Amino acid sequence: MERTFLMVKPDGVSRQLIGEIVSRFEKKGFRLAGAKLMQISDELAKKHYAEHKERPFFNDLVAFITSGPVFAMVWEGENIIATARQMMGKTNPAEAAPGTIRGDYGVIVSKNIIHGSDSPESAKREISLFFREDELISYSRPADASIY
Ligand code: YYY
Ligand code: MG
Repeated sequence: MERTFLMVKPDGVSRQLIGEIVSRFEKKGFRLAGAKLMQISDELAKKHYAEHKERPFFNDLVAFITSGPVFAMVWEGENIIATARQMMGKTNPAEAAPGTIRGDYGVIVSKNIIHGSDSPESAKREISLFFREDELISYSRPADASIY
């Protein structure tokens, strides 16, 4: 089963959206494999966003993601990496469709509520940056028989 890394960013935590966001993925039929509220260090933030280190917004991005607690999660399900990106909506909430998380709750690009891995390679990399293998649980639910 495919896994992805999702994270409610400090704005989403502050906006009291953890439950709403967890609920969307849960109702969709995806299964939570691990989760924790955490304060990201400067070092972890720079590793997580390493692909953006030459971009003009990099320092602000690192400052923002370390500005308060985040809710880090690993979710699993068929085709979850691409589907979760669709459920999040476009990076800029101004362009994100209504019905998506960013479209419904965000206004500006630098405060766009949620992070989600964009490919199998980044999912693998990000999951291992944020979680130890023994923090992730494989299990099945009775509902899975009705989802698959
Ligand atoms: O993967 P995703 O979060 O949708 O977008 P990325 O292009 O990876 O950018 C990461 C992060 O950087 C984005 O969620 C907000 C922030 N950002 C920004 O502040 N200003 C931009 N012009 C582009 C991205
Ligand atoms: Mg990205």
